[in-house]
Amino acid sequence: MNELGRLEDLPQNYRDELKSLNLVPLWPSLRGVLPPQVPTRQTQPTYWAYKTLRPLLLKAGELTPIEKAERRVLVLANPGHGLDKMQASAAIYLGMQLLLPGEWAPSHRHTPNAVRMIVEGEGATTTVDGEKCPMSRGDLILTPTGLWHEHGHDGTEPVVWLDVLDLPLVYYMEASYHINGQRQTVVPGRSDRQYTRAGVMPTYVFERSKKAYPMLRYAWSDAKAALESLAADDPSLEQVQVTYTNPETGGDAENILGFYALMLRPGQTLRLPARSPAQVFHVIEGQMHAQIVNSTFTLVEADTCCAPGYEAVTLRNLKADSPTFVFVADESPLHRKLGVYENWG
Ligand code: 1HN
Repeated sequence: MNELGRLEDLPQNYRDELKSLNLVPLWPSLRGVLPPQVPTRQTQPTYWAYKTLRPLLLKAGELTPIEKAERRVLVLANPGHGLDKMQASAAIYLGMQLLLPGEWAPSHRHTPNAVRMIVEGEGATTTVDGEKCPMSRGDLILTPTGLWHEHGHDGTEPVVWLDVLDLPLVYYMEASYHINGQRQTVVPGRSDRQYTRAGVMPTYVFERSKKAYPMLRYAWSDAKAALESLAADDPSLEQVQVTYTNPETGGDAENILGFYALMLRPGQTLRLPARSPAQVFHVIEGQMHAQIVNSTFTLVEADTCCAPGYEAVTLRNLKADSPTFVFVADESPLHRKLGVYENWG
């Protein structure tokens, strides 16, 4: 390939004049911003063990009262991006949040989209847009852009969940901000009871166009049953996976990140092709190996890892006699909308 001219090749007075006029020559940086064949990725394969993270999160519960934190979170940061950037990938933020019995995380809304995957504990609830959502292990609860949300806890044990946000992207767009609000008035009705089965939807509940996000809670018992049914229906199906969708549109549940539940059959090795979006894997039940580029991680329940885009990932169920269930988040909706989505097979 043609070697391009370097900055040092230019006379200093020319460089100084450009600089004083806020001008920059492209050619010394062209290969950097447009590398050959494959993008440069800061996102490194990274693994976070729940066993090591949990005591530190509980310690945060002792060290920092909820009033001093608003949200008591340890961020799962990818060292490739620099820990201070609080990014798991280019577009994905991950955090483990702790809420103790009796605590209240006050109502606010913001531009980034969030979801919560409940990791442990019973008795906490998230109220989103007036809908009070119970939080149990494996449940997925949406907090889409602009909707009021607050967390409460009437139980007796610590509750922990995984927050997944598109914060890095929205921040990069200079579009990230929040507004604090009053405690919400809970309105009757629960979306997980309105959308109980695919293909049958409430007819008169509301005008379709009035709610951009009609379903806010996806119970793990339902997602798991869907996976088991899918697996039983077609024993030859390789990728036993469901997508969390908006039941009114059939599209992705949120606009920027995609969310999925994956079932690895007993003993299964599943090769996921190299695709452009980065991905996150979080084990809900079971154990697996995740082979990502040159790293092989062993994930047990509640462990999390991430993979850069444009890399194949191989997942192997370490359970010979039972399935392993995995929550997956990726950047597919973003890549598809922007027209940069690729599947390299
Ligand atoms: C947020 O609003 C929550 O509401 C959790 O629980 C994590 C990380 C960055 C920005 C906003 C929450 C967050 C967040």
